[in-house]
Amino acid sequence: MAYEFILVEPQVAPYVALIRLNRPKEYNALNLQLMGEIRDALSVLDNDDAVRAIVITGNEKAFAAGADIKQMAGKSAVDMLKIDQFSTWDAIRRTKKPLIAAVSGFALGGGCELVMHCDMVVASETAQFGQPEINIGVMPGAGGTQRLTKAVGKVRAMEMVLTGRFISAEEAKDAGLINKIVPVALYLDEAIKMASAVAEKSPIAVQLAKESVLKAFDTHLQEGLYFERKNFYMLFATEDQKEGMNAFVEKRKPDFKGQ
Ligand code: DAK
Repeated sequence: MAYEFILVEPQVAPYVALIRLNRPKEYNALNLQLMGEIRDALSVLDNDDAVRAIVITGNEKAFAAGADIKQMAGKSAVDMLKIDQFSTWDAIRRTKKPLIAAVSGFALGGGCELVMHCDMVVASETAQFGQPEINIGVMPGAGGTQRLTKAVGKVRAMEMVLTGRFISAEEAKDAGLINKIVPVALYLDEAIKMASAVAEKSPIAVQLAKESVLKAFDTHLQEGLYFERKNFYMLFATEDQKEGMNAFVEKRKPDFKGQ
Protein backbone atom coordinates (compact mmCIF):
# COMPACT_ATOMS: atom_id res chain seq x y z
CA MET A 1 0.00 0.00 0.00
CA ALA A 2 1.27 3.50 -0.78
CA TYR A 3 1.29 5.94 2.13
CA GLU A 4 2.08 9.65 2.14
CA PHE A 5 2.70 10.39 5.82
CA ILE A 6 4.06 7.13 7.22
CA LEU A 7 6.84 4.72 6.26
CA VAL A 8 6.29 1.03 6.82
CA GLU A 9 8.98 -1.65 7.07
CA PRO A 10 7.20 -4.99 7.41
CA GLN A 11 10.39 -6.83 8.54
CA VAL A 12 12.68 -4.44 10.39
CA ALA A 13 13.78 -7.54 12.33
CA PRO A 14 12.50 -11.13 12.19
CA TYR A 15 8.72 -11.02 12.79
CA VAL A 16 8.90 -7.31 13.73
CA ALA A 17 7.35 -4.50 11.67
CA LEU A 18 8.01 -0.78 11.96
CA ILE A 19 5.67 2.13 11.31
CA ARG A 20 7.39 5.51 11.20
CA LEU A 21 5.31 8.71 11.34
CA ASN A 22 6.74 10.91 8.63
CA ARG A 23 5.60 14.56 8.69
CA PRO A 24 8.85 15.89 10.16
CA LYS A 25 8.27 19.59 9.34
CA GLU A 26 5.02 19.56 11.30
CA TYR A 27 6.47 17.55 14.20
CA ASN A 28 4.39 14.62 12.98
CA ALA A 29 1.13 16.44 13.74
CA LEU A 30 -1.59 13.85 13.35
CA ASN A 31 -3.80 14.98 10.52
CA LEU A 32 -6.75 12.83 9.49
CA GLN A 33 -4.92 11.22 6.59
CA LEU A 34 -1.96 10.26 8.77
CA MET A 35 -4.26 8.68 11.35
CA GLY A 36 -6.07 6.80 8.56
CA GLU A 37 -2.74 5.56 7.25
CA ILE A 38 -1.71 4.29 10.69
CA ARG A 39 -5.05 2.49 10.97
CA ASP A 40 -4.69 0.92 7.49
CA ALA A 41 -1.07 -0.13 8.03
CA LEU A 42 -1.91 -1.70 11.39
CA SER A 43 -4.77 -3.61 9.82
CA VAL A 44 -2.46 -5.03 7.11
CA LEU A 45 0.27 -5.93 9.62
CA ASP A 46 -2.22 -7.39 12.09
CA ASN A 47 -3.30 -9.84 9.38
CA ASP A 48 0.22 -10.77 8.28
CA ASP A 49 1.50 -14.03 9.83
CA ALA A 50 5.08 -12.88 9.24
CA VAL A 51 4.54 -10.06 11.77
CA ARG A 52 4.30 -10.76 15.49
CA ALA A 53 5.02 -7.33 17.01
CA ILE A 54 4.82 -3.78 15.68
CA VAL A 55 6.99 -0.79 16.62
CA ILE A 56 5.58 2.72 16.11
CA THR A 57 7.98 5.63 16.06
CA GLY A 58 8.46 9.22 14.88
CA ASN A 59 11.85 10.90 14.69
CA GLU A 60 14.36 12.23 17.21
CA LYS A 61 12.58 15.59 17.63
CA ALA A 62 9.01 14.41 17.77
CA PHE A 63 7.02 11.24 18.15
CA ALA A 64 3.97 13.41 17.43
CA ALA A 65 3.03 16.91 18.63
CA GLY A 66 -0.67 16.08 18.70
CA ALA A 67 -3.61 16.31 16.36
CA ASP A 68 -3.12 18.78 13.50
CA ILE A 69 -4.33 22.04 15.07
CA LYS A 70 -4.38 23.81 11.69
CA GLN A 71 -6.70 21.15 10.30
CA MET A 72 -8.97 21.26 13.39
CA ALA A 73 -9.07 25.02 14.02
CA GLY A 74 -12.09 25.91 11.84
CA LYS A 75 -14.18 22.82 12.51
CA SER A 76 -17.60 22.88 14.15
CA ALA A 77 -18.90 20.28 16.57
CA VAL A 78 -21.01 18.85 13.75
CA ASP A 79 -17.95 18.66 11.46
CA MET A 80 -16.08 16.78 14.20
CA LEU A 81 -19.02 14.43 14.73
CA LYS A 82 -19.29 13.69 11.00
CA ILE A 83 -15.56 13.13 10.62
CA ASP A 84 -15.86 10.53 13.40
CA GLN A 85 -12.18 10.18 14.20
CA PHE A 86 -13.13 7.82 16.98
CA SER A 87 -13.69 4.95 14.56
CA THR A 88 -10.05 5.33 13.46
CA TRP A 89 -8.74 5.44 17.04
CA ASP A 90 -10.99 2.52 18.00
CA ALA A 91 -9.60 0.47 15.11
CA ILE A 92 -6.05 1.22 16.30
CA ARG A 93 -7.05 0.18 19.82
CA ARG A 94 -8.35 -3.14 18.46
CA THR A 95 -4.93 -4.14 17.04
CA LYS A 96 -4.36 -7.70 18.25
CA LYS A 97 -0.58 -7.75 18.00
CA PRO A 98 1.57 -5.98 20.57
CA LEU A 99 2.44 -2.36 19.79
CA ILE A 100 5.68 -0.91 21.08
CA ALA A 101 6.13 2.87 20.97
CA ALA A 102 9.66 4.20 20.39
CA VAL A 103 9.44 7.81 21.55
CA SER A 104 11.92 10.66 21.25
CA GLY A 105 11.15 14.38 21.58
CA PHE A 106 7.55 15.52 21.84
CA ALA A 107 4.65 13.15 22.50
CA LEU A 108 1.84 15.63 23.05
CA GLY A 109 -1.95 15.61 22.97
CA GLY A 110 -3.00 12.97 20.45
CA GLY A 111 0.69 11.97 20.27
CA CYS A 112 0.70 11.10 23.96
CA GLU A 113 -2.66 9.37 23.47
CA LEU A 114 -1.22 7.34 20.60
CA VAL A 115 1.64 6.31 22.89
CA MET A 116 -0.98 5.18 25.41
CA HIS A 117 -2.65 3.05 22.71
CA CYS A 118 0.63 1.11 22.59
CA ASP A 119 1.38 -1.76 24.95
CA MET A 120 4.96 -0.92 25.89
CA VAL A 121 6.99 2.25 25.55
CA VAL A 122 10.71 2.88 25.09
CA ALA A 123 11.73 6.53 25.32
CA SER A 124 14.87 8.49 24.61
CA GLU A 125 16.28 10.82 27.27
CA THR A 126 14.81 13.80 25.39
CA ALA A 127 11.23 12.51 25.31
CA GLN A 128 8.54 14.78 26.73
CA PHE A 129 4.95 13.77 27.33
CA GLY A 130 2.02 16.11 27.72
CA GLN A 131 -1.68 16.76 27.25
CA PRO A 132 -1.56 20.49 26.41
CA GLU A 133 -5.01 20.68 24.80
CA ILE A 134 -6.07 23.01 27.63
CA ASN A 135 -3.74 25.68 26.17
CA ILE A 136 -5.82 25.79 23.00
CA GLY A 137 -9.21 25.83 24.68
CA VAL A 138 -10.08 22.16 24.53
CA MET A 139 -9.27 18.95 26.40
CA PRO A 140 -7.96 15.48 25.55
CA GLY A 141 -10.30 13.60 23.21
CA ALA A 142 -8.65 10.24 22.51
CA GLY A 143 -8.45 8.78 25.97
CA GLY A 144 -6.08 11.25 27.64
CA THR A 145 -8.25 11.84 30.67
CA GLN A 146 -8.83 8.11 31.16
CA ARG A 147 -5.69 6.18 30.15
CA LEU A 148 -3.35 8.84 31.52
CA THR A 149 -5.14 8.82 34.88
CA LYS A 150 -4.94 5.03 35.05
CA ALA A 151 -1.25 5.16 34.13
CA VAL A 152 0.03 8.01 36.29
CA GLY A 153 -2.65 8.51 38.96
CA LYS A 154 -5.14 11.29 39.60
CA VAL A 155 -3.04 14.21 40.81
CA ARG A 156 -0.37 13.97 38.16
CA ALA A 157 -2.98 13.45 35.42
CA MET A 158 -4.91 16.47 36.72
CA GLU A 159 -1.78 18.59 36.64
CA MET A 160 -0.93 17.54 33.09
CA VAL A 161 -4.48 17.94 31.78
CA LEU A 162 -5.39 21.14 33.65
CA THR A 163 -2.10 23.04 33.38
CA GLY A 164 -0.72 21.49 30.20
CA ARG A 165 2.66 20.85 31.84
CA PHE A 166 4.94 18.45 29.95
CA ILE A 167 6.67 15.72 31.89
CA SER A 168 10.17 14.44 31.15
CA ALA A 169 11.06 10.87 30.27
CA GLU A 170 12.38 10.47 33.82
CA GLU A 171 9.09 11.61 35.35
CA ALA A 172 7.09 9.50 32.90
CA LYS A 173 9.08 6.43 33.94
CA ASP A 174 8.64 7.15 37.65
CA ALA A 175 4.92 7.54 37.05
CA GLY A 176 4.60 4.25 35.16
CA LEU A 177 3.77 5.74 31.75
CA ILE A 178 6.80 4.21 30.00
CA ASN A 179 8.98 1.12 30.38
CA LYS A 180 12.50 2.42 29.89
CA ILE A 181 14.71 5.35 28.96
CA VAL A 182 17.79 5.02 26.78
CA PRO A 183 20.13 7.48 25.03
CA VAL A 184 18.72 9.09 21.89
CA ALA A 185 20.98 7.03 19.63
CA LEU A 186 19.46 3.81 20.97
CA TYR A 187 15.74 4.33 21.47
CA LEU A 188 14.61 2.75 18.21
CA ASP A 189 17.01 -0.21 18.47
CA GLU A 190 15.90 -0.79 22.04
CA ALA A 191 12.22 -0.76 21.02
CA ILE A 192 12.95 -3.21 18.20
CA LYS A 193 14.82 -5.38 20.71
CA MET A 194 11.79 -5.32 23.01
CA ALA A 195 9.51 -6.19 20.08
CA SER A 196 11.86 -9.04 19.08
CA ALA A 197 11.70 -10.48 22.61
CA VAL A 198 7.90 -10.64 22.24
CA ALA A 199 8.11 -11.95 18.66
CA GLU A 200 10.03 -15.02 19.86
CA LYS A 201 7.04 -16.17 21.89
CA SER A 202 3.93 -17.99 20.75
CA PRO A 203 1.91 -15.38 18.83
CA ILE A 204 -1.38 -16.88 19.99
CA ALA A 205 -0.32 -16.80 23.65
CA VAL A 206 0.88 -13.21 23.15
CA GLN A 207 -2.42 -12.18 21.57
CA LEU A 208 -4.53 -13.70 24.32
CA ALA A 209 -2.24 -12.37 27.04
CA LYS A 210 -2.44 -8.83 25.58
CA GLU A 211 -6.22 -9.10 25.36
CA SER A 212 -6.36 -10.29 28.98
CA VAL A 213 -4.17 -7.49 30.36
CA LEU A 214 -6.26 -4.89 28.49
CA LYS A 215 -9.40 -6.43 29.97
CA ALA A 216 -8.19 -5.21 33.37
CA PHE A 217 -8.94 -1.67 32.21
CA ASP A 218 -12.48 -2.44 31.08
CA THR A 219 -13.94 -4.49 33.85
CA HIS A 220 -13.95 -5.40 37.53
CA LEU A 221 -11.60 -8.00 38.98
CA GLN A 222 -13.82 -11.07 39.06
CA GLU A 223 -14.97 -10.69 35.44
CA GLY A 224 -11.34 -10.08 34.41
CA LEU A 225 -10.25 -13.23 36.20
CA TYR A 226 -12.92 -15.29 34.40
CA PHE A 227 -11.79 -13.80 31.09
CA GLU A 228 -8.17 -14.65 31.89
CA ARG A 229 -9.14 -18.20 32.85
CA LYS A 230 -10.93 -18.85 29.53
CA ASN A 231 -7.93 -17.59 27.58
CA PHE A 232 -5.61 -19.69 29.72
CA TYR A 233 -7.62 -22.87 29.00
CA MET A 234 -7.83 -22.00 25.33
CA LEU A 235 -4.05 -21.99 24.99
CA PHE A 236 -4.04 -25.72 25.80
CA ALA A 237 -5.76 -26.20 22.44
CA THR A 238 -2.70 -24.84 20.60
CA GLU A 239 0.29 -26.65 19.14
CA ASP A 240 2.43 -23.85 20.55
CA GLN A 241 1.53 -24.89 24.12
CA LYS A 242 2.69 -28.46 23.40
CA GLU A 243 5.82 -27.16 21.68
CA GLY A 244 6.62 -24.73 24.51
CA MET A 245 6.21 -27.26 27.28
CA ASN A 246 7.92 -30.12 25.38
CA ALA A 247 10.84 -27.83 24.56
CA PHE A 248 11.22 -27.03 28.25
CA VAL A 249 11.19 -30.73 29.18
CA GLU A 250 13.63 -31.59 26.36
CA LYS A 251 15.90 -28.67 27.33
CA ARG A 252 15.76 -26.96 23.91
CA LYS A 253 14.53 -23.66 22.51
CA PRO A 254 10.86 -23.74 21.43
CA ASP A 255 9.95 -23.15 17.80
CA PHE A 256 6.55 -21.48 17.92
CA LYS A 257 4.48 -21.66 14.74
CA GLY A 258 1.42 -19.68 15.78
CA GLN A 259 -0.80 -22.77 15.52
N1 DAK B 1 -0.58 20.80 14.77
C1 DAK B 1 -0.16 21.43 13.65
N2 DAK B 1 1.10 21.88 13.48
C2 DAK B 1 1.97 21.72 14.48
C3 DAK B 1 1.59 21.08 15.70
C4 DAK B 1 0.25 20.59 15.82
N3 DAK B 1 -0.20 19.92 16.88
N4 DAK B 1 2.68 21.07 16.51
C5 DAK B 1 3.67 21.66 15.84
N5 DAK B 1 3.25 22.06 14.62
C6 DAK B 1 4.01 22.74 13.58
C7 DAK B 1 4.15 24.23 13.92
O1 DAK B 1 3.02 24.95 13.50
C8 DAK B 1 5.39 24.59 13.12
O2 DAK B 1 5.02 24.70 11.76
P1 DAK B 1 5.49 26.01 10.88
O3 DAK B 1 5.03 27.18 11.65
O4 DAK B 1 7.00 25.88 10.85
O5 DAK B 1 4.82 25.81 9.56
C9 DAK B 1 6.25 23.33 13.24
O6 DAK B 1 5.35 22.26 13.56
C10 DAK B 1 7.28 23.43 14.36
O7 DAK B 1 6.61 23.88 15.54
P2 DAK B 1 7.15 25.12 16.41
O8 DAK B 1 7.73 26.17 15.57
O9 DAK B 1 6.02 25.51 17.31
O10 DAK B 1 8.31 24.41 17.22
P3 DAK B 1 8.81 24.64 18.72
O11 DAK B 1 10.02 23.77 18.87
O12 DAK B 1 8.92 26.10 19.03
O13 DAK B 1 7.63 24.06 19.65
C11 DAK B 1 5.95 22.41 20.29
C12 DAK B 1 7.31 22.70 19.59
C13 DAK B 1 5.62 20.97 20.03
C14 DAK B 1 6.13 22.64 21.80
C15 DAK B 1 4.89 23.39 19.74
O14 DAK B 1 4.87 23.29 18.34
C16 DAK B 1 3.53 23.09 20.24
O15 DAK B 1 3.15 23.50 21.35
N6 DAK B 1 2.72 22.38 19.43
C17 DAK B 1 1.33 22.11 19.75
C18 DAK B 1 1.21 21.05 20.79
C19 DAK B 1 -0.25 20.81 21.15
O16 DAK B 1 -0.97 21.72 21.59
N7 DAK B 1 -0.70 19.57 20.95
C20 DAK B 1 -2.09 19.17 21.23
C21 DAK B 1 -2.91 19.40 19.99
S1 DAK B 1 -4.63 18.98 20.23
C22 DAK B 1 -9.56 13.23 18.86
C23 DAK B 1 -8.34 12.58 18.93
C24 DAK B 1 -7.21 13.32 19.29
C25 DAK B 1 -7.27 14.67 19.53
C26 DAK B 1 -8.48 15.29 19.42
C27 DAK B 1 -9.62 14.59 19.09
N8 DAK B 1 -10.77 12.50 18.55
C28 DAK B 1 -10.68 11.06 18.37
C29 DAK B 1 -11.96 13.18 18.34
C30 DAK B 1 -6.06 15.35 19.85
C31 DAK B 1 -5.98 16.68 20.02
C32 DAK B 1 -4.66 17.29 20.12
O17 DAK B 1 -3.64 16.64 20.10
